[in-house]
Amino acid sequence: MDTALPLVAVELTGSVGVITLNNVQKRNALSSELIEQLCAALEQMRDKAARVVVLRAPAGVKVFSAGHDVCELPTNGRDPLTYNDPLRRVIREIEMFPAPVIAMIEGSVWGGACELVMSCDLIVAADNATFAVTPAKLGVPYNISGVQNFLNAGGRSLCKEMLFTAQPMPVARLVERGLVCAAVPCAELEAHTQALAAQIAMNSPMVIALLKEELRLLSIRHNLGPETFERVQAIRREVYDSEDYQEGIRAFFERRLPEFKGM
Ligand code: YXS
Repeated sequence: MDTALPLVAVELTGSVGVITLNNVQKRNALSSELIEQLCAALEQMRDKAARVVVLRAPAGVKVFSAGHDVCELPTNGRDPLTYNDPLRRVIREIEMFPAPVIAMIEGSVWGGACELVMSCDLIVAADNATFAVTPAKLGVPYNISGVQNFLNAGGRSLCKEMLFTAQPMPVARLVERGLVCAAVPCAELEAHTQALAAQIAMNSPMVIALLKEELRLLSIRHNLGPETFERVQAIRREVYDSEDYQEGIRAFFERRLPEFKGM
């Protein structure tokens, strides 16, 4: 156990690394502290030339991650999801990591954790896993690169269904769309993931790093012009300046459903 990283566990067996999100008490909410430690763990894996990294939660969890730490969503008129938000940073870290990252999912995945998981190269899940993309439920103006990641991962119709309903979606639906490689019984999840990781680790790490970067660059579908980007930011500001945004966060802490008024 790396005492400098109390919220994540890191291990390397041969050339396969495993990073375990370990703040179960807070349902692995993606606090800046947990994300800092996740980034440090990725750095350790890079330094040790891991050829594959498995990202997981402890065996038997009901919740893989509850998403962005709601306590860290600003309510003072600041944009809640800027370029340097920890969640945005770790998603870029995973996308730029020079080896495949396999998300091994048990339990439910919420909000920004769905994007974190979808930023991984491969997803293997227990067959009872669920994924809920929740900006609309919390009143959060998700940022445009995040929406692009969802669109790239799931395609337009699944992306709209997940974003508009904000409801937990069974993993079988994501397997149908090729978003998740495989959904297996919980008892087989670890062996299935390790077998996949071992297959990848036997191949050329230089070619895989090249292929991963080529696929990342090819997935950047279009460059938004300055005026288009500014128009998106203006609409997003209207949302995070709204009473509905405050209501979404209040409702979370008061453990009740939000009453949005559209203003
Ligand atoms: O009361 P304590 O101190 O024990 O803390 C509780 C929860 O407050 C805490 N916790 C969280 N803290 C910060 N941010 C979170 N996202 C978060 N989720 C949970 O963890 C402790 C245990 O939670 P509890 O009692 O609710 O556990 P449970 O097993 O009954 O329920 C598990 C969940 C995941 C169903 C429940 O915690 C839940 O619904 N959490 C929120 C899921 C969610 O809506 N996440 C989206 C966050 S916002 C986000 O990711 C993006 C900004 S966006 O929304 O745009 O996608």
